[in-house]
Parts: sequence; structure tokens; C-alpha cells
Amino acid sequence: MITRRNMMVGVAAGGATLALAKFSLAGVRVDMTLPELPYGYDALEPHIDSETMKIHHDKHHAGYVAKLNAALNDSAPDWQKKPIEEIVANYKELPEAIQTAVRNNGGGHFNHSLFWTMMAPAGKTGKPSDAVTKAINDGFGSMDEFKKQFTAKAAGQFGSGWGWLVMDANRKFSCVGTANQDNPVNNGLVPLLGIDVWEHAYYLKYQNKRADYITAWFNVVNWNRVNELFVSAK
Ligand code: MN3
Repeated sequence: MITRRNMMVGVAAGGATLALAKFSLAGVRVDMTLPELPYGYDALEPHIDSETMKIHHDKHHAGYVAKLNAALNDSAPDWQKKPIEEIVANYKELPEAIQTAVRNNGGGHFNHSLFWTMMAPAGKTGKPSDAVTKAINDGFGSMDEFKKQFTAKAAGQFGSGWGWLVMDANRKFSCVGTANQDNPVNNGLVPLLGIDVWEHAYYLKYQNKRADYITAWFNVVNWNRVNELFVSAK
């Protein structure tokens, strides 16, 4: 079982390829199957409810994996051997007929594989390392200001999408939003922390109150994982 892969992410700007950043998904299974949750469905209660976790993982994430495999099976079966982050970053090289399916479902598989590891039960969330704290202070001024900007991106994402803390090739932090199942790697950025703001991620418990979900979600942020991603992206 391959549990770790590295990749080079290039961002094209002005005709030149700039800002190469190596991104390692330490500890994330990157094959084409549904990864198990690293904790029980109820482990994130009361912030994220058990029923939401079960449907989200067993139905939504499983659906992305199945549809991604179906798309690649037909037109590009050799791509099923590639790590998911490589598929997501390079989907435009695929036959046009399956690009949208791979973008959406490959992105869904990638984002959710990350997402589960970016949350942890009480007592296992850790805290930002000194290096991550410094990068947050350099990027935003303070932890409170980071949370404010992250929340603004996540709450303000129109329709379905994600809010992210990302790092650029100069290791500078910022917050971005992505629509649908797009991921910051498509823009040469390393995702360090991401929140799913599709309604399926919160509607059962929070209904239309996305901001309340985001506030509660900060209680389950796995800072150990953020620290790990920060170190592994070199
Ligand atoms: Mn989701």
C-alpha cells in the first residue's frame, strides 16, 4: 500500500512556470479507494454530528471515488495508478470527454481524503507548532486575524465549495476559497487546512447557519496535521 507520495506543483504565469512547490501528502492514502475515517463517526461530537459524518464519508466521499474510477476506467485506465493529487493537478491532459468528471470527482476524493485528517477528536487536536504560529503571525498578524480571514473565505464561498489555509512557494500563508471540488493545488498552492462548506457537510445539524458550523469546526481542527503538512511541503 502506497501511503506517501511526492509531487511537484507548477503554476503557469505569464507564459513561464513559476513557483514550484513540492507537496507531500504524508499519511494520506492516495490510491483510488475510499480511505477509512481515522476515528469513529461520533468522534467529533458535539461539533460535527455522527449522522453527518456517516453520510458524508460513506455516501458522498464513496460516490466521488466510484465516479472517478468509472470515468477513468472507460478512457484512461492507466491513470488509476497515479496518485490522486497528480490526477487532480493534471486533469487537463485527459481526454476532454472525462475532464469535468475527473475534475469534480477526483477533486472530491482528494479534498475529502485531506479533510478527514484535518480534523481530530478532543484531546488529539494538538496546537500549532512554533513554526506554524510564526507563519500565521507573519501572514495575518495574529491567530485571531487568521481565523477571521479563514472564516470570511469559508462563509463567503458562494454555493458549494471549500475554504482553505494555503502556503505559496515562498512559504507565505493566505486564505482562499475554491468552488465545487477544486483544490488550491490547481493554482500551485499547498493546502494546509481546509473546511468543506458544501451543505452536506453541515446541514443536518446547522441547517442554513454556515457561520455557526465554521465556528464549531475550529474546535476539531487537527493542528498536528497542519504542522505535519507545513513541514512536509518543502
Ligand atoms: Mn463533502
